[in-house]
Amino acid sequence: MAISSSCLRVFVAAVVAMALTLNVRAETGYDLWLRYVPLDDTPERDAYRRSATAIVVESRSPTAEAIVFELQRGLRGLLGVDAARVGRPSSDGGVIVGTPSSSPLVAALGWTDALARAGRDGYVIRSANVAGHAVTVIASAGETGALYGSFHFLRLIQTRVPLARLDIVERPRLDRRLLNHWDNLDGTIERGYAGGSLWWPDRVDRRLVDYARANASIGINGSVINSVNANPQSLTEPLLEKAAAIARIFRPYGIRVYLAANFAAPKMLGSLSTDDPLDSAVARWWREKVDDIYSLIPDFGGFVVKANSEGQPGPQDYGRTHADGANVLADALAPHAGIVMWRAFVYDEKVDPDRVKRAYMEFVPLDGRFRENVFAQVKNGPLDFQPREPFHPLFGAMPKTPLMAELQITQEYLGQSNHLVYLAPMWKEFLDADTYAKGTGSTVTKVIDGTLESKTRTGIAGVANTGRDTNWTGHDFGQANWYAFGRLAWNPDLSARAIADEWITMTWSGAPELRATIRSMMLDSREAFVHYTMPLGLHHLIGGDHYAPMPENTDPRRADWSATYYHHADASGIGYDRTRRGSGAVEQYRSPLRELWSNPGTTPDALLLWFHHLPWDYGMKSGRTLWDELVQSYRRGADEAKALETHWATLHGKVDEERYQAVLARLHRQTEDAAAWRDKCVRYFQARR
Ligand code: GCW
Repeated sequence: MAISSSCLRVFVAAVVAMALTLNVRAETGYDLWLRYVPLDDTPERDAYRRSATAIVVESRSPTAEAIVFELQRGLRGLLGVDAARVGRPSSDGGVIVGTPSSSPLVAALGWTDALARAGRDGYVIRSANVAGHAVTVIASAGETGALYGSFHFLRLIQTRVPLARLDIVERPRLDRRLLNHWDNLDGTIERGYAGGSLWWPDRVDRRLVDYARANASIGINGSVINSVNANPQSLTEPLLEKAAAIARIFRPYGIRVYLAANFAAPKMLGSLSTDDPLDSAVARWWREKVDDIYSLIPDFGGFVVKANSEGQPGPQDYGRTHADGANVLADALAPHAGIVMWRAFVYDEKVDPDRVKRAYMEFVPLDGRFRENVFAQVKNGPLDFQPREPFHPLFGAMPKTPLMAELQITQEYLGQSNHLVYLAPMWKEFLDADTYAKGTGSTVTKVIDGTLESKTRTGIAGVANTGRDTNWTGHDFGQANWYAFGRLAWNPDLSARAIADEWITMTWSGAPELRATIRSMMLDSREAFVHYTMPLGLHHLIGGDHYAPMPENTDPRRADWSATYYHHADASGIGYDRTRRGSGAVEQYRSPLRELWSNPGTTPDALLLWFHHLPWDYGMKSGRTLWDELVQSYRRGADEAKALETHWATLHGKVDEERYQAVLARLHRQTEDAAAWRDKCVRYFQARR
């Protein structure tokens, strides 16, 4: 059969393209960053194989079994080797994992100083010589640390770090690294966009092991398993049994179970006549309840409480303070070493006309009044998880109280599971922010890691974005936010870029060009989202579902759920005046921030309309008018969203088709949504000015 050369070229190109596509295996996203796909057949892979010939784990505890399971699984997947578990290294290339108390081999190394430096959750990974053989030792003072070290060891291979001459000492900067699940007992998830709850109402299945593996791989060590809008039923016997079953699955992975408690539980469950925290019957009820919980869950972590906030009951119902409320629970938990995380997400309209001022005004006077096992749990910003907020002024303003930062991994106000928004840059902006509480350099990180005020209790919580969707997070890039939260909870100094690189390499591929494309998409995505939803610090221009643009929104229930309350757009200008002439919120920040942010000329453009109400023709640093700058930001954001889609399209055939198409469809939606934000907001403000 005669076939023209151009036909032949097309045919060959098609075959090559098909082969390339087939070469990338079908994936569902279920395996997250623990994909363990085979490394290419290179000398590098041979070197890894020589460094992973056998596994020595002397302990037989459930955590030790998890370590062996994970290492064998990882090494089989990545290197195609079956590393046998042996009692002692008998050749080069063994991997020894353990603690001095459960492993005589580790104890004999005498690494006392390094292990003390690493602590029980930290670890040491070193190349060493044991019984005349070159080995890698993963050692920790605690079993969970040994597990974390094992995941780190696998990550070295996943991210192609050579295993020669290793000398790694890691210690987590924050002690409590928690996920908060806003899961309701009926299986729905408040602000969850990736399917129903992983455990409520009736599941305790294998999938929870994979949830625990994923969390342990990034150092997360606690899960609050029910929503802060807590159903009091979560403290009843059958549900505590269920919590105990979940805790049994999590325990080998170093994850403790915590519960959200409803402050009215004594009345609702115990038929007491009051929930007054100073009432002795109430205190006894909580003590007995907590004792019951510990008899079922001996390592129970404690309670998070949302009180006197958005209709939830609390101590103020009885004329008591937040400290009184927290302390009654803290006293019940203290004998078991449990903690209370008392949320500072309160915004009682009676306190101040400006919503963002209220929590500070209520909580600062309580500093020093909480028991020592109480954390105040504070959202990153003073409003509510907006795409950009200044840091919450409570950071640095409660020197006597440990503060647990609350971040939101689920993208409630950030495109939910439809938009690609990598959150690490936003979290870094928060963590690196200088509070000036004790002079320059008093960053939020130093407030929460205890170094600023010599605190020993430290922690961070992230509102989870997981659900029953096969890929856990709905959007495949939602996984990056779960991953980044864990990595920053471990080490807030890591860069958003470094975390992205790890995640991309493990989740997609280590090919440098692909990594560069995805990295730049991720790193640009948060600012793009800000450009099309909240230019120049405008905030809360959103509908009640917290998804779509709704600058005209006036919520009949509460002024501070309305968009108009925040933007104040009219013929005179736009923005919320929070200077001394306005609400005075800027005074809650320390010098020099309060001076800088009082003056529009020295306020960063990104927060301009957060702090100021300005005329439409106000002259921006760019030389444009405020109005032109706004329009330009909306346009730019919409273009940037479109660019994400275009960049992704260049990766067709370079990643598996399933995930490629799933991401593409969402990016397309993002492009359309961003254009809708631009069009609706520009039209709306045009008519107001
Ligand atoms: O972000 C808001 C959400 C509520 C949430 C509340 C909170 C759990 O819109 O859904 O309730 O914050 O953090 O308590």
